[in-house]
Parts: sequence; C-alpha cells; structure tokens
Amino acid sequence: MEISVVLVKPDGVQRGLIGEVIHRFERKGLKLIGLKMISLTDGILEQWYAHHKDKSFFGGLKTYMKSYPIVAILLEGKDAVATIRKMTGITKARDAEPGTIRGDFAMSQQYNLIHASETVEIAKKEKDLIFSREEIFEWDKKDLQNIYLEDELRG
Ligand code: FUP
Repeated sequence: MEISVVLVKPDGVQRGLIGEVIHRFERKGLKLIGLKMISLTDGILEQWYAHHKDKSFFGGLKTYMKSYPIVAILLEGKDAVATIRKMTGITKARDAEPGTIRGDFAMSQQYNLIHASETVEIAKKEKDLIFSREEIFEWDKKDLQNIYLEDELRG
C-alpha cells in the first residue's frame, strides 16, 4: 500500500473545510494513519517546495503557508498518491474539474485549499518532514475487505 500526505492549507483551515477534506478521503476508502495541526516553518517549507525555490512566487508562497496553522493528513491506500492527486484537482483551482476538492471549493492558483504528494518518493520525504514515528498509526481497519479485492489487498 502507498502513503500520501495531504495538507489542508491556511485558506482551507480559515474557511472551515478541514472536516470536508477528511470526509472525502475517508468516504473514498483511504485509511487515515496520521493527523495533526502544525505551523509550518521556513525550514520545512524550503525542503517541501525545494523545486520552487527559484520561482517568482516562492516568497509569497512561503508567507502564505506560514500565515495560519495547517492540518497534515497521512493517508494509506492502493495507488494512494495518484488517487489523491486526482481527487485534489489541478493547481489553478478555478480551472479544476468539478468533483475535485479544488474544483468544488476554490478559485485561486495559490489559495487552492490543499496540497497532495506528487509522487511516491515525494510522499515519503513529506511524511518524514511532518510526522514522527509515534504520530503514525498502523491500525487494523476492519472494512478493508469490503473496499478491496483480496488480490488488491495483497498487492
Ligand atoms: P500542486 O502540486 O498542484 O500543489 O502545485 P505545484 O507543486 O506546482 O505548486 C505548489 C504551490 O505553489 C501551489 F499549490 C500554489 C503555489 N503556486 C503559486 O502560488 N503560483 C504558481 O504559479 C504555481 C504554484
């Protein structure tokens, strides 16, 4: 099973959409294995958005991401990274498909409510930046047999 990190960004926290975001991923059948509210720091953001550090929007992005606390969500599921990216929608939220989180609730390219890990490797890096070992819970989710085929659960 893959893991993926979702952040409800400052605009999502301000707009009271934390529950909505968690609800969508829970209903999909993804397993919640970590959940915390934190304030992001320059140190975390410089690693998190290292690929954007030379972009003109980087300074504004960091200021925005530090403006209010965020909620970090660690999810587990088969092909979780691609599935969650699909449910998130594209970066420019006003163009995002209806039915996606950004498509249903946001209008901006920067205030686009949530972050979702882009690849399996990036998900591992992001997990380590936010969650300590004690903050990750490998609990036995009893309804996985109703969510996946036996073969899918083993694969
Ligand atoms: P995404 O993977 O969809 O979150 O998008 P990116 O990794 O490309 O961008 C990360 C964040 O940078 C976006 F969520 C918002 C911000 N951003 C801007 O503010 N302006 C841009 O032109 C592109 C991204």
